[in-house]
Amino acid sequence: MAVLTEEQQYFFDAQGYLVIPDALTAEELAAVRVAADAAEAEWRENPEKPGVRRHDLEQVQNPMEYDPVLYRMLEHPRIFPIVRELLGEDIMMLDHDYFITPPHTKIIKGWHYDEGFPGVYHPRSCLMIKVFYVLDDIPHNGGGTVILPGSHRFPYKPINTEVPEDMPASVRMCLPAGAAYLMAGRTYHCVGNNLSEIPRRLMIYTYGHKWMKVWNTYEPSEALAAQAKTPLSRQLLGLTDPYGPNAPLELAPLLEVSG
Ligand SMILES: O=C(O)CCC(=O)C(=O)O
Repeated sequence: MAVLTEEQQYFFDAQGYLVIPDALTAEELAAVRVAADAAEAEWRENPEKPGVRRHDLEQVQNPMEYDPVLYRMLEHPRIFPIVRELLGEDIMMLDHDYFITPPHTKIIKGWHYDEGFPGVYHPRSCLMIKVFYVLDDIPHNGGGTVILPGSHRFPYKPINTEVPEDMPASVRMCLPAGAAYLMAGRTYHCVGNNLSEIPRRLMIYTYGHKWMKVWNTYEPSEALAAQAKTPLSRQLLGLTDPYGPNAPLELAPLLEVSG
């Protein structure tokens, strides 16, 4: 049975992105925030932990390695089936990051595509989908991703405006905490200027196909691989035959069911 409505399917196909309001329940959001805070603290404490430490971007790389909740988000029971339906049953994780844009951050000429494989006619292909989970309310001037709708179908590279929000016909992902948005890897986008007083925090999971390669340095550790118990979990971490059968959809709740 289809999990996407026709409206969602056509919106994603036409626009190259899709917003899912209330993706996380209040309980899930609280648990993800606790896990994100702990991961961030550990990452700040130890400069050897992988990531980016720049004035305009703090990137905690591989957040799934820090906490089982951040790992289980990869198979979020309501969002993952949507991504799988859009991308295909041969779905696999490519990378995952926790992105923080500090307050008062200006981004200059940051527009880009994530997917640029030569030899692929991108306007007809969907090789990647990114899922962004919003951890705190993002105000209008708070650095929400700016997206150029429909640009995944463009056979050319659009201009790169000096100010992200100046892109003609663009939309800002200024969304409430607990929302998620999906974006095709070929959709042109940019981190927004965060002119607000609060950091903008996103948990990002990127999915591709299992015959692709998990991005370098995002390969799961042995400890993470040991947590992958089902065929689907193993497929998602790139631990199965890339050309073998696809794993069936078999998901657990994000949080332990109590009582
Ligand atoms: O942080 C954002 O808003 C966008 C992140 C981004 O550009 C990317 O993941 O490629």
